[in-house]
Amino acid sequence: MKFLVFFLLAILLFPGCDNRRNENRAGRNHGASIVVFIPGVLASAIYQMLADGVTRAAAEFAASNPELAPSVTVIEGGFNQAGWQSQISTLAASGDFDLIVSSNPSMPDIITPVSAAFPNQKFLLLDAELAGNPNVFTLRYNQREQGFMAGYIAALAALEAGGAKRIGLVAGQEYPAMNNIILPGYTEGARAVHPDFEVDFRIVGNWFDAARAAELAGAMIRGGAGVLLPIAGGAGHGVIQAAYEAGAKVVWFDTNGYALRPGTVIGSAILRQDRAAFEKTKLFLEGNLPFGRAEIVGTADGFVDFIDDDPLFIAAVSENIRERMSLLTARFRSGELQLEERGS
Ligand code: RBF
Repeated sequence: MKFLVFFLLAILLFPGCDNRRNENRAGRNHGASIVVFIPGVLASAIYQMLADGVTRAAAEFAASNPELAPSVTVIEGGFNQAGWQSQISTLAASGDFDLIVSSNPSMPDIITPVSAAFPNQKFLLLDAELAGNPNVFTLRYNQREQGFMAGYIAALAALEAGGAKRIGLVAGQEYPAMNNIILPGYTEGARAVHPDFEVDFRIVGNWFDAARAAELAGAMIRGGAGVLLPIAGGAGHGVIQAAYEAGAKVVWFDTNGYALRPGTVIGSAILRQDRAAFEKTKLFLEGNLPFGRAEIVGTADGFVDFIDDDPLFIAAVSENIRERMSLLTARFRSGELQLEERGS
């Protein structure tokens, strides 16, 4: 009997402890409530993929559990990074959400004090790493592999064009995963094609200023970099425009970018963030997300890849480049070639 009383009390005191069957303030049974906090705007493909994956998982769960249909709210946090912590704090303080979902490598530091202040709040963070917090699950991608594939195609195309052994990377801002993983991976990929390759690395200073990114790209192209990789959110479109006007080429990152400017975009090194968001949200809804863990996934796991079967890719590059890329991607996909990825 004592156990039963405790059990009932536990349900009353910790209504959020069972994801599948919560009581809301009106005392009505309902499904889990999830908020997706976008640290930026949905115009960045990596964040649109996040929202899409969570929404699809909720819809699929609702289809087989109609009485427990989850609710998903998507909030754009905007570009003022100094405001993100208080926005997330407000979401946690509301007690309205069983799960806060977000994505980018700055999130672990941002949510750690929020998690300490609201110890019942659960978090799912993608493109981030934090192990050992029992309320937080993180998943990070092997971006050394993603950067390597981008650098390899960039160098192949630059070499074929016959210009300087120089390629470019235009980043929205500097952060540890960029400086310690993506840029080194990109450089390493280029030097696997030819050891003399140099990378011109420039910073926009934000994730939206396409005009500034186009200016930087123009200067880089004039400096001899014939192939550029923008990792700059919406600002990346300025790099495509500048490259198109100058007859230079672009490698895209995170999503399939060939259709953005056919013939100018010659590579797409992608993340399957939509799939990661879908799978991890589904695990949460089923009560099986292993909070406390930090997962790392790479090309062999199917979460990092290079798109080599798009007709626009096939039309944009020579047969020699296609063959060398398919040899490289086959080795990454099978796991024969794996680049070790350490914490950033
Ligand atoms: N990537 C974007 O595409 N858009 C963004 O608005 C954006 N904001 C970021 C803010 C911070 C503080 C950090 C650390 C990274 C951001 N990223 C953004 C980069 C993103 O996490 C990822 O590294 C790149 O998309 C490459 O996969």
